Amino acid sequence: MRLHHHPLSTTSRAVLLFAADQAIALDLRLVDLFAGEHLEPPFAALNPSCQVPVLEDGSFRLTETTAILKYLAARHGSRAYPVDARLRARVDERLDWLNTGLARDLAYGFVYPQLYPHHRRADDAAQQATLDWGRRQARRWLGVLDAALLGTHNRCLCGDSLTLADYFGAALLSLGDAVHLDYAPWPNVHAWLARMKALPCWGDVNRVFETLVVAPNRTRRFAAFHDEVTA
Ligand SMILES: N[C@@H](CCC(=O)N[C@@H](CS)C(=O)NCC(=O)O)C(=O)O
Repeated sequence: MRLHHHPLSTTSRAVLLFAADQAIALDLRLVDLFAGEHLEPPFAALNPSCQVPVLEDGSFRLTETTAILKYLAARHGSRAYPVDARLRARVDERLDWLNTGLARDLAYGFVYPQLYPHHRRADDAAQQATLDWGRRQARRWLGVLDAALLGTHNRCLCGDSLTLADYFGAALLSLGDAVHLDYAPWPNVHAWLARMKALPCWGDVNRVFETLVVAPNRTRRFAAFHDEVTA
C-alpha cells in the first residue's frame, strides 16, 4: 500500500506512527507541500482537497486520516481497532472527539496560526482573537482529556490498550512541542504523551518534525498558553 504524505504533517505523522508501531509496511511517497506539489494536477487528481495523507491500495484511494487509520487497522487485523462493537465505538468516539474538538482548537486555533505564515490571520487583531479563542477552547479540551477521558486510571485513551485514538492523539498533541506548549498542568495528559513518546518508533517517525520544526523554533517567542495571550 502506498502512502502519500509529508513528514511534517500532523495527520501524516499519525498514520506513520501507527504503521511503524504495528510493523505495517507502506510504500512512502513524499508530497512536497512547501513546493505546492499538493496543489498540482497529479496530486489534486488523487485528492481534490489537496491534502495529505492519501492512501492507495491498488485502485482503491482513501483520504482522511481517521478513515486511513481504520482501513489500515482493518486490513491488518490490528487490535488497535477492536472488532467488538462497543470497544470499536469507543475508539470512534475518541477519534471524533480529537478531530472535531482538540484538533480544531489546538492545531488550527493556536499552533498553526503562529507557526505557518499561510495560517496567520490578516491583521494583528484577528490573529489575537484567533489565538485567544484557540487557547481558551484547547485548554478546556485538555481539561476534559485529563480528568475524564484519561483520568488517573487509564494508561491509554480507551482504557489500558493502545488504540488508533492514541496514535492520532499523540501526533496531534506533540504539535505543541513546536510552540513550547507544556502539558504539565494536565498531569494525566503529560504522562500519557510521555508513554507515547517512549514507543520505540517515535524517534524515527518524528525526526524530521523535530529537526525542521521543533528545534529551529526553540528560541522563538510564541503566545503564552497558560496566561493571557499577549503575542
Ligand atoms: N481532514 C484531513 C486533514 C488533512 C490535513 O490537514 N493535511 C494537511 C497537512 S497536516 C495538508 O495537507 N495541508 C496542505 C494544505 O491544506 O494546503 C485529514 O484528516 O486527513
